Amino acid sequence: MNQSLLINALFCRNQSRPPVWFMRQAGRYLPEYRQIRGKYSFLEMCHTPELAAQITKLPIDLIGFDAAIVFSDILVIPEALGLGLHFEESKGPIFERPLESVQDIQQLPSIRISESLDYVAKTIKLLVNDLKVPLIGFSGAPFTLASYMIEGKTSRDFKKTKQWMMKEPESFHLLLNKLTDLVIDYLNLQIDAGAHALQIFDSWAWILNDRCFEEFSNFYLRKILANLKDRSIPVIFFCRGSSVFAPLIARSAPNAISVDWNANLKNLRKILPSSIALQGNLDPDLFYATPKLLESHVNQLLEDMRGDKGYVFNLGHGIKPDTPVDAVKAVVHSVKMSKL
Ligand code: 1CP
Repeated sequence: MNQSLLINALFCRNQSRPPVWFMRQAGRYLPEYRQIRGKYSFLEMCHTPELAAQITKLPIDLIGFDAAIVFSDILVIPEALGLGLHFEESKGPIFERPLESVQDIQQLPSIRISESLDYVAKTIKLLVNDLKVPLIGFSGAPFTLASYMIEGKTSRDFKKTKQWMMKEPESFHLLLNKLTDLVIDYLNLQIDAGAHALQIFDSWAWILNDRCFEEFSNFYLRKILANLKDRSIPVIFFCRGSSVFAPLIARSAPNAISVDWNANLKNLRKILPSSIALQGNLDPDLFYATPKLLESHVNQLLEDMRGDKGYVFNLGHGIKPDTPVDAVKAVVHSVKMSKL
């Protein structure tokens, strides 16, 4: 896998066309996914290695992406901490026991990731023997995990999280430190199981100002990177807001930054070190555009990044559940037909 398009691009040594994969590529937009989902709950699908492995492979076989991402969720760490997770049809994730006080943080159980999340290691082991493309393992970043644990659900304004952070930064850091230790163990577990690359999702970091991003997100990214057992496994960092925070993130030196759709990648490339790969950043709402308009945006992105040895074609955020499959196939085809 060391010579695959993805790994070459993440190490900025790709001499071929860019690799392509999409965040949330195994989700509801695929009828084959919905069929399996009709029989099991989302968490049953994550917890059962055979099922999770089967779902991970769906988009590879059906669409032909150049990389697979383990079928799981960032919220499996808070779930393992006993916060009581379930998913509601229209509302998304809900925690029955969100964190409300510093005592709640102090009373979080000490868990062993190798036991609690053993099912993820099993899924990865099943997949690496089988897949013809590299497998990406992942984790939520401490800040985004903390915000779900405090809000108890998806939030519009993250009021509780930001107020906690501003009023009691010490206890907020206590939580982030606990989560950072778990994230490190979790990513190391995935390295041991055979993941070929890793992605860290700090999806909600866009709510932070510049200085708070440094203190509550970037600081912990550095701590995570410093404690991974094998830095020959490349690490991608994604957050919404990465187009603004990219110069700060670059100082932490992940192998790649996954960029939201707001930025012009060509311009961003000019201000970042050539040793850092860029992933992104097609607006996922373009899948609703006419085929002609979609194609024109895809071609422009490919043109802008042509010849860049460290470019991975992806979306600016996850693919949406009602995305037309044919549009996804068309984009993947265009990337695969593109020239150096
Ligand atoms: O009901 C269903 O069928 C479940 C839908 C679903 C899926 C397919 C959820 C619930 N999670 C996932 C899979 C998932 N989540 C993957 C797997 C691999 C793939 O890409 O195919 C990954 C990498 C994630 C990561 C994830 N989960 C993030 C980070 C990425 C992002 O989109 O910012 C976040 C924030 C979550 C939380 C989550 N999981 C699911 C939902 C509906 C949500 C909430 C999103 C929100 O708060 O808006």
